[in-house]
Amino acid sequence: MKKLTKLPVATGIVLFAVCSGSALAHTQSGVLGNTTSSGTKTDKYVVECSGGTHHLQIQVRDKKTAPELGTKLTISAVNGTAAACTASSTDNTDTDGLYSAIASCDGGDGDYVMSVVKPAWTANGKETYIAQFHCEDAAGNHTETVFSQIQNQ
Ligand SMILES: [Ca+2]
Ligand SMILES: [Ca+2]
Repeated sequence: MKKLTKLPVATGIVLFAVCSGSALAHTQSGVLGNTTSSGTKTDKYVVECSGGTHHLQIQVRDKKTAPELGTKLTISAVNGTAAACTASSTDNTDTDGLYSAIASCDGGDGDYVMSVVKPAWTANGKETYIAQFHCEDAAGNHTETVFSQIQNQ
């Protein structure tokens, strides 16, 4: 740790890597669309963040396993309670195996609606994704995260 504290830039990279790969993070795989559709498709989830939560963090990764599409997938979250918030993040690079940038919806505890969207495309086909998300308190510690899917397209 002493070496890390002497290299703040490196420390930040290490902490980010630990966070994004943490067993505490919640991930969910899904498929949007099929071989006979070209239109917009949306998967929706309800994410319930326990008391003490400050925000919900979200990211999405386009898995791009051939013969999938060149469309860019976007994940978004809204919280319609008193502390309303919206957040979204798009995976702009299909083939890098990386998640989109972290987006944070600062809506406190309660239910968030999280969506993953495949926009309309010129050809029929499907997109496979992994959504990564977690509820956190103001200090960035994970809080209890429970989720269920409410729409599957
Ligand atoms: Ca894609
Ligand atoms: Ca990517």
